[in-house]
Amino acid sequence: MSRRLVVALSGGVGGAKLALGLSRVLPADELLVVANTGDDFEHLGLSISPDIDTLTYVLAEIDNPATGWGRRDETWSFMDSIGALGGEDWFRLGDRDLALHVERTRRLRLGQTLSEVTSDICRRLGIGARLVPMSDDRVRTRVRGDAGWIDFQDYFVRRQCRPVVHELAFDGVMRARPQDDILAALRSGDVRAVVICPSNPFISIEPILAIPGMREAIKASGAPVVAISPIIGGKAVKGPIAKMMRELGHEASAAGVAARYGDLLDGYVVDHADADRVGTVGARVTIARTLMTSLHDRETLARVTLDAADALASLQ
Ligand code: FO1
Repeated sequence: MSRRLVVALSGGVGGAKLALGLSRVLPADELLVVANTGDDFEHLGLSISPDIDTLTYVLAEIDNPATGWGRRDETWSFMDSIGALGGEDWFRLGDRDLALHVERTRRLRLGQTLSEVTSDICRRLGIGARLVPMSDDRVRTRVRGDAGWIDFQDYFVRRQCRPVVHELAFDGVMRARPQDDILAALRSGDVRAVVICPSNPFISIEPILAIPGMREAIKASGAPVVAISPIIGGKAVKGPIAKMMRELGHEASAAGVAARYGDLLDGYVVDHADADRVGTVGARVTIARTLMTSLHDRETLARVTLDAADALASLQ
């Protein structure tokens, strides 16, 4: 019986593009998307899960294509008013987007898990693939800059990634348990591939892998693990990856990212621009166009990734 299920690990914007590609080339019941929740925070009294939000909007195809986060066709009356009242308006919450945060916060306060809330919202938005948080336990990415420790969104949005990053920490991760569906899938013997989407390895993928038992469960799944480089031609497609890698003392390159994942990787998909710079990568390298600007790019890269995984599985 051939293995069917694809488990994709993803953060926000970049990873979500590939998650959409996978959701369009796979039957709904063959994709489980695992969202990073280290970026989560409480803001304006609301529980906000940015990467779950971005993956939800992207998979529902109601995302804002210009920013990659938030919803399309948005209005900003709430933000204008909160600013006029002297409230915090640095983290932009559109009027439609706001409803998701208010409703999620209400349900969490009723004692629902983040998984339950996410699953019901995805159902209501017509998303077929499963989207789950990496854990239902609280994990918070913190950044140590020159002025000490700050919350992730403070670093990423409020300070626009300007602080020099000396250290990252994932508060609570050692007490966190992998979300139930993830462990059940990885232990099912039915996983065709574990895909590490092209998100920031440090802030979007590492928190997922740092959860006790997660790496081991991925390795024990028997499925090939294939990552897509989030760096093209030595530069990040979006966000602070390259700057952060340099500040943390890593080589800001496709090979540097692969080194970060270490022996977890069986396959690695890199762009043509990096084809001659991945000689040191231990995993089996596939060269492809990894810049995703169109829907077709997303689907094509998803197929390339699955073909790479299937090729690895046939070697095992
Ligand atoms: N990113 C920004 O750069 N500026 C924002 O104002 C902003 C608001 C926002 C609201 C809801 C949401 O779900 C995400 C939002 N993001 C914003 C993106 C978010 O900070 C990042 O995408 C992730 O945390 C990093 O992957």
